[in-house]
Amino acid sequence: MVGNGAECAPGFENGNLICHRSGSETERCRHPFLSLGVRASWVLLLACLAGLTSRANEATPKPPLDLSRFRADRILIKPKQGVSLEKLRQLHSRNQCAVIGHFRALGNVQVLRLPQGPPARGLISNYAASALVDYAEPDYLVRTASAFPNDPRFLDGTLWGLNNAGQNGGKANADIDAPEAWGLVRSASNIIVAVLDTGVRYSHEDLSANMWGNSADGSHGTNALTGTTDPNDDSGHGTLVAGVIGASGNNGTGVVGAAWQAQIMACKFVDSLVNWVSVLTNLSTLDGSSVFTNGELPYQPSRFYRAWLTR
Ligand SMILES: [Ca+2]
Ligand SMILES: [Ca+2]
Repeated sequence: MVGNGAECAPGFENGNLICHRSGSETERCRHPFLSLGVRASWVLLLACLAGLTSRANEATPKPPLDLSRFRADRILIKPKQGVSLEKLRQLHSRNQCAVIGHFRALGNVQVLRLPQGPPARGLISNYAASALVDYAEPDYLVRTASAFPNDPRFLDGTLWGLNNAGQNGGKANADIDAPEAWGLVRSASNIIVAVLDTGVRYSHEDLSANMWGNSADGSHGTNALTGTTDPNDDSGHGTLVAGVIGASGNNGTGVVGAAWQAQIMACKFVDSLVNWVSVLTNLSTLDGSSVFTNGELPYQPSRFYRAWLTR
């Protein structure tokens, strides 16, 4: 009945939505919001593709319709080209539907508000059977690929570099699109990130869960200044850097890092009263002589520092 070139059966069949009466299979799955630039969810696309596949193979069991995936109070219809608008209005009246919007660039697709009572699926069947529309379909819910953690300093807009809505007079979207990235991946728990800095306050409420642990002694890194495995931070800079990288995300506390989970290894090679001789000497002991991670510039111009960088 469907997918054989003949007119398809309208409405729902075996629990599946079959609401398009003409056109190719592609037309059956066209969704106006996609053309409007709104990112429909992969779930929706996959569901659509799955529908095509099932139509091509009638032997494939059809999944039940998920009623949670579209709005129950409105549907979309696309009037046939040249259709009598008066007949369409009469149909709306019989179905107690009201036109609440148009997408004229998409063939004058109409957004219909449904009356309370009849479920959307019945009205979709009515419209599809009317011969007045190319298709009638639900207003599918769209799931954006974004994730928003509940950490207070993210929610109040302090961390504008992660997501900037223009709060506090800032420039909207001048950020790194962190929520969009988190919609794809948010954990780096399998990655050890060495922070070569002033150490890390590994007991910090937003870092303790994300510190790397030495299986031999339980330490969280190394301290080139003291020759020990206690890299606690006496400055704060390394702790800040560690937080930017991997402060615990979505734990309802403090801030959130680029990664919600990570393994941060604190490698302390400077302290709060450091000079460049000791910096470079101790950095070399960390076997990081070719790496300088935090990009800090000296307080005063230093020919010695410049020479080290360009050696
Ligand atoms: Ca953004
Ligand atoms: Ca947090």
